[in-house]
Amino acid sequence: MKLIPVQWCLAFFLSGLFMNATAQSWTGPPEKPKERRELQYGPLHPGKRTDAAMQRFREYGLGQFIHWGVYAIAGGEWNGVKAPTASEWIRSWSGKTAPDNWKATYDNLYKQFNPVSFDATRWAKQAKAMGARYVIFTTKHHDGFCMWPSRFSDYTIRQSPYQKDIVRQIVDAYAKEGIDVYLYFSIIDWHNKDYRSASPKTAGEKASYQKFLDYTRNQLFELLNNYPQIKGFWFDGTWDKAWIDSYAFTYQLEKDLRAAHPGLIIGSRFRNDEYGKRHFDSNGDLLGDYEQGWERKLPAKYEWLNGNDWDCVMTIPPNGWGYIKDWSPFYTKTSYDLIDMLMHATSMGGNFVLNFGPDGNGNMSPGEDRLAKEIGEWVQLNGEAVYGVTHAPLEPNSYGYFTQKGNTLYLTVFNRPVNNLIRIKMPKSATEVPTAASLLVSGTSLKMKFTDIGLDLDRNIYVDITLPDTFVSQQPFVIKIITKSGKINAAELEKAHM
Ligand code: H79
Repeated sequence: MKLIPVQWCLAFFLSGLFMNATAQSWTGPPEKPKERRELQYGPLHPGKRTDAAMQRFREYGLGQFIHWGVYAIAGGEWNGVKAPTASEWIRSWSGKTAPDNWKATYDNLYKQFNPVSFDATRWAKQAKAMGARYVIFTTKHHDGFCMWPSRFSDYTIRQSPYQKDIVRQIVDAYAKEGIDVYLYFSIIDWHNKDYRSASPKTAGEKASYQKFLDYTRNQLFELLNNYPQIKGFWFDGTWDKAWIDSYAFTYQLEKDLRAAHPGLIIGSRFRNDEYGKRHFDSNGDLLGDYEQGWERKLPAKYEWLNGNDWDCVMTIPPNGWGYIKDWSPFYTKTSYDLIDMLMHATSMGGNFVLNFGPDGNGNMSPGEDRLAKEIGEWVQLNGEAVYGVTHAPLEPNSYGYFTQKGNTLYLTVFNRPVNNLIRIKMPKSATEVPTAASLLVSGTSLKMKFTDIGLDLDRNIYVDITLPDTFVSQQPFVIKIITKSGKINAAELEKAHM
């Protein structure tokens, strides 16, 4: 069965090309240009931020993303249109069985948006129990529908039967649970007639696009004014040529947003420099406060990150952010998969943000409820290894992931060796030396000794930690290792009890 019209296949193909062309510069080994270019529209602040708001961002560990809008009514399938993936894009999917007026049908769906079961407090409590320290909520996705009663649009929650401000309820409920709120905002807007993706050429087009830019600016200030508790924006849809060309406007806008809201956090996806370089400017320097390119992907190597802050946003199905009423055709990630990704991210100094796509009535799906509960149970026991941790400067190993907090190392074990002996490699010249190991979950102390295998020219020493045969775990578990400053010397090596 043919699901996508030809132009979509072409769009898919072109977008693939586009992604390949740009992917290398921001989701792979960093490429630093040989010589520096003078930039007028580069980063607003040089180097990493050191303020309290940014420090708080670094310590989140786990976050929740919520994609909610009128696409939730469709749930990936509506009136003969089926989104094979990315259900929040259903307006753009069509196919043989689609009605002729499909886009108009979609554009009228908001007249049925009445999520009577929506209870922001219930969601916030669920997020809290899962262990989320921040939430990113979709105020406006590409379709242009505003989940708050924007003065600048006639396509908002106010015009739906529900009427009440959803963004306000989310902000208040999550803030009450102590969860920081970030607002997702897409620059793409299929509802606004002044929106365009291609560069405006004629004077008329330019005037129209300027109106669109002003509308975007007004909405962003409106959000800041309405919801002063928010900690940041998570921007999307900023790859259009028209937006890329507007670097002088977006530079000033970023400056003004930050001035209006001290501490505001904005990722690398908001704007580009005057040469059209996105995420990283023409000198390879990060634009914005953290690297925002890790959408449904994770870095293979810590070195790729160049020491930058970053987040990973992840879906439960392969690629679907909005509600999908039938998960059965897809592989949906298990809590084991997701905890693995969480620890992968935190071990490389990033935050892991798990997406939820509630339905049109305001309910999370049963699958999401289950995953939230399972992740929460795990994080409840092992949170010490997740929150407020940094990358540990040790060689990666196949057992799992290291995280670090001061003089404590955490090794979250996913692959338990058959001999129950965890062997950690560290340079003989290390200046932080392990002194004790225990199981985080029970506090049980573990036998630990240094082993010099005696391989020729080996500059490493091995810290051998023995797991008791009696310790059984169905879940990944954490070994906590206390270190102290000092050197490993021959005398210490002989103390087997070390
Ligand atoms: O909000 C989520 C996505 O809807 C949004 N970003 C995340 C956080 C996003 N918009 N565009 N993209 C991601 C990348 C573009 C994907 C596309 Fe396609 C490939 C557009 C057309 C082909 C996937 C497949 C979406 C529609 C069909």
